[in-house]
Amino acid sequence: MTYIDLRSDTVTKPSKAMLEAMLTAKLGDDVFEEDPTINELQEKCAKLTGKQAALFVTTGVMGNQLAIKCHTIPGDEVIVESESHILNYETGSPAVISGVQLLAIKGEMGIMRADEIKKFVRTSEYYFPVTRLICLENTHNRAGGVIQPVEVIKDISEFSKESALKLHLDGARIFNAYVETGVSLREYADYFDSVSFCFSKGLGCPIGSILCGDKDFIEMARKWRKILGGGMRQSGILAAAAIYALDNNVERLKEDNDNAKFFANEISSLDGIDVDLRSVQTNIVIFSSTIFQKNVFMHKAKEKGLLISSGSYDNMRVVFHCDVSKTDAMKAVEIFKELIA
Ligand code: TLP
Repeated sequence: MTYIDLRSDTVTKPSKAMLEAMLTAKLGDDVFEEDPTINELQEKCAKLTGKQAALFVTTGVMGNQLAIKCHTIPGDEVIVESESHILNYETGSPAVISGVQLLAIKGEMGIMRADEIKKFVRTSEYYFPVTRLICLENTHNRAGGVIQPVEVIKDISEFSKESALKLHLDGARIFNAYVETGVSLREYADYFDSVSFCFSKGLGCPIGSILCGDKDFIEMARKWRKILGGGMRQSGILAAAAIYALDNNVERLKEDNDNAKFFANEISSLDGIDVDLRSVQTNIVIFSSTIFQKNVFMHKAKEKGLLISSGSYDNMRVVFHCDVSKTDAMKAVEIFKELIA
């Protein structure tokens, strides 16, 4: 059976044109910093974010964890949103790799505000941990692809500067926000000390993320990437895919956002499906079934050729990406109708 795979935008396969770019990439040894295609990608991303430097990393998790490692010292506290990827899906690595603890603040649909964050920043009593870093996620995965409003980011950025806190952006899907808001990566990045984003999601690459920040920060991240076993050799073959994606696949993300909105609107009218349309702002739709338990629902969908993933709590999740078309989105709606009929 061929499936419509809506489990994640991580499941995309490189297109023929992307593979072509990979095949013809100029390569060298990146541990010697001699891979011309990696160097080109890093320079391109530094420019796109307005940061001094950038580092190609294996995954989004590695980008976030290197940022935490390089902004903190053991015993520090890092403020994250309670549904953030860093807290929920990164295997406890801030504790393992950086020896820091996370302080989770519940946002509204994933959005924390400066006034709320202020209340949680520690005072200087010796027995408190030191609040060192705040991490935001844009778009917010578990909130359903919610976009962090730029004015909210601005307030948090101003507050973090005043308070000498570092601010990191997990921008795994930042371009899904950009195609919706018109706010450029450069503008988003300006509010942060460091930014990571993924090539291996909606941009359609097989592997890879990037971490951007100032020169000293990236030099330290390079060292820690090596310690973690992430120093790759002829990785220009992957950077070529990323360069191709940045040049060709960014604007296309609007189709994924539109397909998600179409799908969410259609299923919102079905009895037995709960979906909060306010959260459907980009390519992710979180929903629940009031008729079937989620494992049953997912199993029945699979039998009909539709793969969906388990979200948090009672929720399920579908994610639209470059390997599913509007026709697939329409078929998925039909499958939902059959399921709850
Ligand atoms: N998210 C994956 C799963 O881990 C949940 C997905 O299918 O959505 N930040 C955010 C906001 C993410 O959504 C993800 C991946 C990452 C970081 C990590 O990226 P990878 O998987 O490349 O380590």
